[in-house]
Amino acid sequence: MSKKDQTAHRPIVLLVNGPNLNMLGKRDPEQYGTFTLSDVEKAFSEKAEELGVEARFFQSNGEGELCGAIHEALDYASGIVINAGAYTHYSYALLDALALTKLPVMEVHISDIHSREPFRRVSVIQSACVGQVCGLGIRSYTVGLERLVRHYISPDNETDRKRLTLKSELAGLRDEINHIDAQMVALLRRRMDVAGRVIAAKAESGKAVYDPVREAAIIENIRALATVPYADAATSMVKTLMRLSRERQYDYLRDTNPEEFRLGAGLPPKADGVLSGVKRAAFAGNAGSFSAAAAKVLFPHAEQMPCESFSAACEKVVSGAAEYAVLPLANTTGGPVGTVYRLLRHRLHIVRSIDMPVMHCLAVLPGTKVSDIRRVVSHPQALSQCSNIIRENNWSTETSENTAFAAAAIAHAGDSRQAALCSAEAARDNGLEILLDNVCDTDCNTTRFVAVSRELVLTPDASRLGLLLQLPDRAGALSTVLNLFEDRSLNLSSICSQPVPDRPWEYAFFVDVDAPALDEEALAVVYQLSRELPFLRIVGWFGTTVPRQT
Ligand code: CA2
Repeated sequence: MSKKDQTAHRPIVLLVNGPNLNMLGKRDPEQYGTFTLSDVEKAFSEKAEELGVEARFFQSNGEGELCGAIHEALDYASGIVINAGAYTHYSYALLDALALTKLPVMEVHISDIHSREPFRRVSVIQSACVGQVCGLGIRSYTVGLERLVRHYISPDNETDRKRLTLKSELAGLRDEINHIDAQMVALLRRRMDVAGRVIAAKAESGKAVYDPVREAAIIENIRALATVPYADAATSMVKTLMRLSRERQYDYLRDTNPEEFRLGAGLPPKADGVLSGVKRAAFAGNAGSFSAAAAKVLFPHAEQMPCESFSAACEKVVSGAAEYAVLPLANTTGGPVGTVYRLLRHRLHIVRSIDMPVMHCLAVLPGTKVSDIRRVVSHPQALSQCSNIIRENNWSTETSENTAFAAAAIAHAGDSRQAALCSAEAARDNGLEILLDNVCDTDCNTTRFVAVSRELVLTPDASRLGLLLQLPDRAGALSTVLNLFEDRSLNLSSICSQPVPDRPWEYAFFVDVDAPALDEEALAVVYQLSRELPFLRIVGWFGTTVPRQT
């Protein structure tokens, strides 16, 4: 067909396939997929139709024949898409043939030649081509054709041109992005491979994975390369890359030395049945307190040891007088119980948790009316959980060590202007009358109680890892830590900051992670954090008890 004929028709694009591509789908499906050469040509035709061009095909295993077909294309084609197979990497004859046509040529490859053997990373025909698409499997051909047509061949037909312009703008940009992404993934793989080799060298010389001086130098370099306005974006990107590299390096250490890795986290082996033979359980308050109710559910056969305060209950555990203490850690309305978090900072470990629905009632001396009340007494948490009724009645408040003590105090004072916020049981035990039931601000008021012990105990049903972290004082320190959990698909079920005593405005973070006992991914994060943070403590790796519905 002459060039004259061509003007009356759609532009023609020649698809050239080089040596061995006639064997597609017949051998080596892991590398090149299961599609055949005719599948390629069919997909190419369909895309050509969509783009308003005509497709022609040529395949040969011979260098000379390929050159011949390319020369002939001079007479009819407006562009060439070529997968030159292995000739890509060394055929200067093909390079010359393509270059002499002066046609726009798009180089395509099924596999990602940049992440394969070094000899495949070189394309000697590249300089005769307007672009290269690789690593997208059969889509490399259609994406390559689309880029060629959109950027280098315009369809003759006016309707097609309009249709294309409408569809093409966004699609073309998206292709561009996909192409860039494919290149970035290839580079990422190379970077991660090199990071793997770096750790092997570091491990030999005993150097740490985390090297803040080197990271700062990399960031400085990247900022200089990226320049305004992309310096910040490039910094974020390279920080992510460095974090991923470190994760890969810690994985290497874990895989090469699993025993040290587990012990490095200071964890005992899993132990079954440790919670069933408990003899004594301490808690704050008396028999009617919510803590007592939680202790009863957690340790039904243990002797209950009521104590004056949370810290007194903890002392019982530290001294060995009780094996466990049961403490309220947080409430859905009142938030975290600061005192208990403080007690968990150094010595004790969480071995179990239970979420107990908590209903406070308003307890008074028998015969008292709501209008008589001037003041309510209770634990600060209970007062905050019932703040609505207190505010509405304009009552003053007084705090007590716990809700059961509040009930006892009201009974003892014999003053009908005072009321206690406490459990129904505490009201009954102290001879008080329940004036109002369930006076909480919400009807799903729940307190999380924890059982704590001197030792870290890992029961087989452990499902939550509790960590205490102190962060370095630098921008992004918290988000870096949170990303480590995300990178390993670990769900953070709670995070709570608590002030560090004696260090004004410094905070430590209590973090709960959903993870079964000794979960590999959770251990990997613990390992990494233990090496990168100024302070890390495993507060517990514990199971949860679900209270029976009454
Ligand atoms: O990834 C590509 O598309 C390649 O161009 C394919 C060539 C290879 O030499 C290039 O480096 C990359 C190889 C084509 C061989 O095709 C086969 C088909 C079926 C079974 C085995 C090989």
